[in-house]
Amino acid sequence: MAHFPCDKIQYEGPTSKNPLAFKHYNPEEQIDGKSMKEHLRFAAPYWHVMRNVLADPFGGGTAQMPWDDGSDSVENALARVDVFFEFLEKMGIDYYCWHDRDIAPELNDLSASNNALDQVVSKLKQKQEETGVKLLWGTACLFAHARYSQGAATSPDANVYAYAGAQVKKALEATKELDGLGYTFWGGREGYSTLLNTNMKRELDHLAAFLHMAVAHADKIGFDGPFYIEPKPREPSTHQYDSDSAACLNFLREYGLMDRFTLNIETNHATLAGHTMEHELTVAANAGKLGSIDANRGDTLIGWDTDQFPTDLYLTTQVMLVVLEMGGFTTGGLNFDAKRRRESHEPIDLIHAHVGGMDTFARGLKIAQAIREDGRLADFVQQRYSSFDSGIGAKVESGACTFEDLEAHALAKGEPSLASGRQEMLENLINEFI
Ligand code: XLS
Ligand code: NI
Ligand code: NI
Repeated sequence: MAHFPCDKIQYEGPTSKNPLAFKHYNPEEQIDGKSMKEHLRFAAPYWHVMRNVLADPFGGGTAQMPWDDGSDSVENALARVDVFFEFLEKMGIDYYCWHDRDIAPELNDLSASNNALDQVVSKLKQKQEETGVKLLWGTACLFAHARYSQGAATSPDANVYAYAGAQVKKALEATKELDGLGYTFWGGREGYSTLLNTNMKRELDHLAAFLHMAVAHADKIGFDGPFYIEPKPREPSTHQYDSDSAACLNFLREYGLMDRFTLNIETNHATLAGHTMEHELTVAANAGKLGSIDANRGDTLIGWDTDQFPTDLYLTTQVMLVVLEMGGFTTGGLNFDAKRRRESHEPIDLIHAHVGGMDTFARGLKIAQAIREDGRLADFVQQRYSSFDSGIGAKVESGACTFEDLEAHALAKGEPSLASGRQEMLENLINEFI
């Protein structure tokens, strides 16, 4: 039985008026030697697609899920898998992501929960084999249950810490079983509400020890994919330790975790941190640590993580400029960590939402590629720094320069005459392509 009242979404080109067709995302179209599909590596999150009832802080769920009986049974969890794969097939999405507790219920005790997870994982494995869909990353939900209200790997309670470790161990094994390409840590409760009751240093030491144990276990079971840290400054915690790309990189360096960890950057988290998405991506990419992307957007009028579908061409262009510049994804991809608005409660709205997100990224990709081929933007930036290509600037970059050299140069050259940054000209240039 079909749960989404539509056929597989097809590419119909920019003149199509069919809302259930791609106007720009043409999976096999070649862009600079790679298909759009390979460039974009779209993934769907199990939690938003299958489990988000569309509640908000002021009201309950509105989403129609006629396939879901609302129970915590394993049968219900197994039934959702078929619906999810119908969705992926109709969208032509090749990757997905999950939290352990999205795919299988948390039951009365850990071994019962583990057993439920095993049953769902074996069904997911079979569906992956049938369809060729791949797991982009798995993760453990260490934020929903009341035991994690004061943190998981940063809990003040060692028993909670142990429970979290057991949960990650199992989620990692499930990720390995499904040939997952990566494993994500998003520390929703890994932070604090007040420093009055918090020993930040001990919590961070514990978090680092936890991540080292994850690496050791991955090595033991032969999981060789990267671990991603997903920065977010707050919500649900008041202060989250993984606040932005720079803070995460510093943490990973400080605790000797740089080898196996890379970053998963989410748009709405960047803006909550007071940064643009391109800032966060650039900080990560400069460190060689832009692993994957949670592709959504926020709302300028609402101050929380609204997880909206990306519909802004400026945003997707900027994202794809950074992705193309770093040579594309390796293990990562574009995971739509996005949900429908509460008003869009019908199953077909899930399809509309993803059609829009995929088309917006396809256009971003084409625009970014055109900007790169044109070359004027890159030329401008290169020219802007050209005084570092020779003479005193080159000496600075070589590391051989001293303050005496700089002083001698400044005395000889006199007052510098500075060139314009030409921001407005460059903004106009970008608009030529959009
Ligand atoms: C929440 C996060 C979460 C992670 C996975 O804000 O974005 O969905 O991606 O735990
Ligand atoms: Ni996310
Ligand atoms: Ni988020």
